[in-house]
Amino acid sequence: MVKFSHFVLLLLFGGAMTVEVQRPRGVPLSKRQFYEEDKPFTCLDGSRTIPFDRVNDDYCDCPDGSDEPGTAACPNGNFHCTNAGFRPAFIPSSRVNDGICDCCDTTDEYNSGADCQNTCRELGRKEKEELQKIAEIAKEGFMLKKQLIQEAKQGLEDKKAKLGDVQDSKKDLEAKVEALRTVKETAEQPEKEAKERHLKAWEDQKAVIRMEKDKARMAAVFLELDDDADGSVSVAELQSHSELDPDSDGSFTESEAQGLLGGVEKVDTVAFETVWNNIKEKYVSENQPNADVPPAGESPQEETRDTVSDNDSENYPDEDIPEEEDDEDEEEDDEMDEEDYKAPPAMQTDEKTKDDDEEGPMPPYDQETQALIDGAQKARDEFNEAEKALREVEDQIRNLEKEISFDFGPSSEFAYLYSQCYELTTGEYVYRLCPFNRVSQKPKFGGSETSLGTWGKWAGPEDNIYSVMKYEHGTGCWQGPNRSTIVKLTCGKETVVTSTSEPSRCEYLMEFISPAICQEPASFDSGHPDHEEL
Ligand code: MAN
Repeated sequence: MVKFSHFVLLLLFGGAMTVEVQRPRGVPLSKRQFYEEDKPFTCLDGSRTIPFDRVNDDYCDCPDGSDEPGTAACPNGNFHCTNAGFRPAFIPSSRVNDGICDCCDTTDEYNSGADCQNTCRELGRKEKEELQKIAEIAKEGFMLKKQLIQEAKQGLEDKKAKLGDVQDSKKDLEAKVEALRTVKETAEQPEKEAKERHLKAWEDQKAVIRMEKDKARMAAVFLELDDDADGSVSVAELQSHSELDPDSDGSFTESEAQGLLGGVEKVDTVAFETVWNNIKEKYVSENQPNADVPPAGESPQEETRDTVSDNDSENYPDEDIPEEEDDEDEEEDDEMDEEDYKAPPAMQTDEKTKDDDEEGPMPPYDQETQALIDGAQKARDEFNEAEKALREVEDQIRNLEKEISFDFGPSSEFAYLYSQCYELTTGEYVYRLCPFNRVSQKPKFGGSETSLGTWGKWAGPEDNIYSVMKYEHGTGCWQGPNRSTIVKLTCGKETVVTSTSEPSRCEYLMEFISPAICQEPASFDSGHPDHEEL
């Protein structure tokens, strides 16, 4: 009979004696008071009241299925297995007597003929072992945590002491930097003046060189134009140089040529000087490409050099003038001598640029200027070095202050994670967690690292805020949010990342084990689930 099948159980388990509590089949202990044998039964949803003999009569009367806790009659009913020795459970009442053993105490199959074995004690034993293991880990983890707290305390004191020292050395360095700044500035003023003097002398010298070159070229052009060698350049002679045509209209007329000659028929060398400016820009040598006057390094320059040497001290040695051009061509032809050394025709229209280059590099500084430069440079180096040391000390202070004020948990138990990194390699990526700093992901087979977020905050639930870390503002996700990572901490003896996943795109989840999260274990007695409901 189904109707009044009551449990009558007597179990001895885990040293505790348990006694039977009578109630209809499938009813949990917590609801026993609603099923009183000598009173009508009111459906648990209050919808109707029925005589008690309709409870578990294999006919569904209550819409919530509460009149058939021990049969499969109601589609929405729940069957309660006591599972003595293990853990009570509810199963959908459709599974009652369906031939499959669902409850470890076999009570769901009381009328199906299924050959169920009671496995509750075995399950209970296994669970107990599991719980014991967890408790053991928690215990050891908690011991480690206590150690970590001690170390963090010591570490904090050390850091505070270090901060004091570094702050003192910062003061010393600041004074040093200021003193060296004065030394540097004092040395730089005469250095600047001496360099300016030297530059000015070089500028003046270059102007002289250019002028001499221009003169030499003028003389050579005069000779070239004076075809009949009568000592003057005539209108006709000038006309032979069509490139000089002022309006470049294709006809270089007599009057145009005369205009260039200052309105006269011909000019001698002296008068040529006064009209040279009208000619020199456009003039193209007849002896192109080799004989335009004066290509770099040609004889006029030689003269120039002599002039320079005459005019000046050894400060401006001869070699300085053509040196740069030598350098440029050296690679092409080491054998090239000065005779071969001609400016390419293209450069002739670009007289200015050519001239700028022709004077070569600035001559070396005289001894006195060089000594001032060396002195100032030494002062600069010393100043820079002191400034660098000051910056380093300031960095150190910033880092120490940051570390000292960081929230490393209620007793600084998480401080040991600072400046550490932990990796986990999956099929595709190497994940890296650097606590309180950043999380990243790097493809295993090459490719650049992607930031999955930088330290944001502790983000656990209110009553356990230190159980979750949040890293945010990582690399932007294509058409998505910036990457971010949640790190869930669980208690363990080791410090290790145990898993990573991406529950939604670009939002990562890491499981991280650390002793710092272990709680003081509740005193462990039987290790068995507290209440054994019968
Ligand atoms: C990369 C990785 C993945 C991420 C996609 C999003 O492939 O960072 O984790 O889902 O980008 O485009």
